[in-house]
Amino acid sequence: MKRTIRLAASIAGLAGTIVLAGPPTTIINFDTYPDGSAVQPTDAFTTQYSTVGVEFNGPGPSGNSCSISPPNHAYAKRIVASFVDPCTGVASVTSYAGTAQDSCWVPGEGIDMFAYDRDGNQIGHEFNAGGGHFTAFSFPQPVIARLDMYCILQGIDNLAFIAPVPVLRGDLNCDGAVTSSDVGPFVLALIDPSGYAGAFPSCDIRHADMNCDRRVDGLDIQGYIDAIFPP
Ligand SMILES: [Ca+2]
Ligand SMILES: [Ca+2]
Repeated sequence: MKRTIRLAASIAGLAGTIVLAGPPTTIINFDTYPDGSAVQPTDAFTTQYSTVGVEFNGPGPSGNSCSISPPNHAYAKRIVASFVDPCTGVASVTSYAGTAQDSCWVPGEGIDMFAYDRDGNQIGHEFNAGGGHFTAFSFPQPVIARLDMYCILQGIDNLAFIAPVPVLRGDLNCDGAVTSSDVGPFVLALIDPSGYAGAFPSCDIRHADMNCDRRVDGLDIQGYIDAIFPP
């Protein structure tokens, strides 16, 4: 019994160390989707992980015994991971993101990794080399909008990141605040989406998705009223 208690204490201590290192990270294993369904061999990764904060440019799963988390890793010549607000899918940023590669490795292989900010400026570059090696970009502020990862005979697996910054839902004029001046734009978004797009070309209409169901419709009205007039 004492041995069991000591082991539990050791695990708790380890977990404590991980938590102290920063906010919890989300890990994409390319085997299971957030809704619990299994990745299929013919799938292409696009928006399946959007609800946890990342979208991809269509790489496929590759069944491989070398995967860090089998059965799959993701493989394509170029894999782009774009970070989004988990509620609405609006583009967002994170402060920490990285990936492991599969465990079978010879010199020359690896993942050539580039981090970009919202404006498309490169803000980091690392060559991830070594079987199973994990490489991440970390910044004091959330500035990473996307990762471009070039697979050089290696797949990516266990992509890890801190949840992207939530967007300000209800800010339909994109001035950085939710005020009565957003009422008109919100109504326009509901009744005339194309008119809204024309009037606010730099805003994303999905800021009106108050209930996080990935739709902008009448079901968002109550949440909007609560945002403008907090109870
Ligand atoms: Ca506003
Ligand atoms: Ca909605």
